[in-house]
Amino acid sequence: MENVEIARVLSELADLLEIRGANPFRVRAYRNAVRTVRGLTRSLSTMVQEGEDLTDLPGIGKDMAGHIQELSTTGSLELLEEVCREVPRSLATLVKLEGVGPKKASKLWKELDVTNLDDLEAALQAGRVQELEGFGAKSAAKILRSIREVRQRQGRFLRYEAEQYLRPLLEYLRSTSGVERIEVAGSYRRGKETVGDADLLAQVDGGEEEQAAVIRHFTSFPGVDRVVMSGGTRASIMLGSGFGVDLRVLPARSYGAALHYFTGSKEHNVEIRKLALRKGLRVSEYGVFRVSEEGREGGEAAEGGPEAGERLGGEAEEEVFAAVDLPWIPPVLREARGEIEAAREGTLPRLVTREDIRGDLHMHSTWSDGKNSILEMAEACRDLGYEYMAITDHSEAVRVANGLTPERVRAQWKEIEEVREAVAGIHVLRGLEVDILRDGTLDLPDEVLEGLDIVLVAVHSSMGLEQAEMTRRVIRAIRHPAVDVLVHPTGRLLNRREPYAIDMDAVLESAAEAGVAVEMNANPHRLDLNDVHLLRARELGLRVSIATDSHRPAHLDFMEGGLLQAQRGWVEKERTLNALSLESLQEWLARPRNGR
Ligand code: DGT
Ligand code: CA
Ligand code: CA
Repeated sequence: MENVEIARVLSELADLLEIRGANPFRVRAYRNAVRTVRGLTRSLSTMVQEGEDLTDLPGIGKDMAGHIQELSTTGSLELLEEVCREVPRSLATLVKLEGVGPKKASKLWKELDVTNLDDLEAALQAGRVQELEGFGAKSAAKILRSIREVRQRQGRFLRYEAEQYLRPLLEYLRSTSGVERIEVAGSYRRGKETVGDADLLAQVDGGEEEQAAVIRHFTSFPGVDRVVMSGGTRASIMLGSGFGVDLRVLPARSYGAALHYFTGSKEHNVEIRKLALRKGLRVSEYGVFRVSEEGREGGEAAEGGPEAGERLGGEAEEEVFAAVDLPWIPPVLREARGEIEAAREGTLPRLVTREDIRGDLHMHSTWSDGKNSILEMAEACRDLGYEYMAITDHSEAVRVANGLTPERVRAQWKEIEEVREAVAGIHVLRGLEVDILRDGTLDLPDEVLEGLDIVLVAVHSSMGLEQAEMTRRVIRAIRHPAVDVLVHPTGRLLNRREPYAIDMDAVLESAAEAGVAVEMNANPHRLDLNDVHLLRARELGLRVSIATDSHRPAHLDFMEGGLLQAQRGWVEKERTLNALSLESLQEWLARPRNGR
């Protein structure tokens, strides 16, 4: 069992225990353990296998170590099953709603017999929730909105979670005899921020028997919760996390065609197929074929079956594109958003890659809500080979994050100076993530802002403003002459919080006018800006900072996922702020602007 799954089970258990009315200290112990597990970079299952003492980890006592061991060896937890005999397990899903915590969930259950989303929605609509103590009309409306949001995204997983669920499965399949090649196609390969299910393709050379053996092996993967369907050449399983995985086995001769077909998107495939038909060709998951006269009459699949006609290709994905006179198009671009025209005209973007990245311009330290010192963050960035980095702690107004007063900002500069001397080979920029106050002014006096090398601005409060007011607020902040980057511009948290009501078109246009860059925040829960906004930023010629917003060294690795999202938004090296050399970055930071 992967760490994410262990964390998920322990977190669910904490919710259920709290709903049952367990001792708060006990509940807190579970939540602390969840935090530790989420922050670990090593696999707990491996640690258990190697007989390591888990109680050495912060927040993990003897009982918790026992639970983790039980989970990683058996995949289940006796205590959870015991609790579920008393508390309906579906109550844990209510806790995920905005405006419902364990205490409220418990009340809904005990007083209204509500145990799941459907019950709750019905009770809200009947006006029964509003009458309960502690729930008003306003909170009822909020809960109802949250239920709708959950419904909309139901079943979609963050790509980052999907990656962790898939890792052990892919390892298992790679070591399966008969499997020559295995790839994940679908939205996962296109780098989408959320993934509905994973579409795996295995190349199996050999006959039906070999294929069936691979399918059997797949459906007996230890992490399988349920086999949804299983046939001769394909099967679908559901993992314990609720994540669905399809597998298809196919021969080498059609592997490339299938990879193209199942990578999608559907809209991209439709365009490619149309181009093919105009040339008298048929492109399908089986290959590229010349359409015979009978084939034309019989529509797409000729009477002789899907492989009828002269086979022109299918082994490599390139052959599908070559058949319609196009170069290979990277999967991240296959959304029917102009990539086919660009490929035809030879104007596909040269997408930014990890090798282009010279630094990370958004991270926190223990001065605000980060977990590590400036020195530790600097060493970690140096170890990644970066040329520069910016320490960007919060400003005063963000009290929950221990934001910095002007005095503490100046004190921090002394420490940055020391770190600059202590850590060779990397330049540490003096930055700050300055809060945009409700009226659009900035949370630090100009004298302090002037002493910073880089100024990030972001909204952290009053997120419920009307669209017009929120837009004015952010634009006012952008126009401040000290500002360099607008970070996590829409404030969304994937699967948790919708973007603020804000006119992003107007905001991006103002950023272009003011010469301010925008951030592609690489935190897997944010990925903010999204691909559509990034495409708009491209039209406006905006610079993009791909930054991790790290709160500990392990988060610096979010850069990879951030790059995928940036690529989906057609971001090239040339417009990437943190692909500039230190010298060019400093020139850009010193650019002329309003009143400065
Ligand atoms: P997801 O799973 O919702 O995140 O999105 P996808 O893109 O992975 O979609 P999925 O799993 O339904 O199908 C995988 C790919 O298979 C899809 O991107 C394109 C291809 N595909 C599936 N159904 C059709 C279809 O009816 N027509 C065409 N042209 N392609 C299809
Ligand atoms: Ca899929
Ligand atoms: Ca699928």
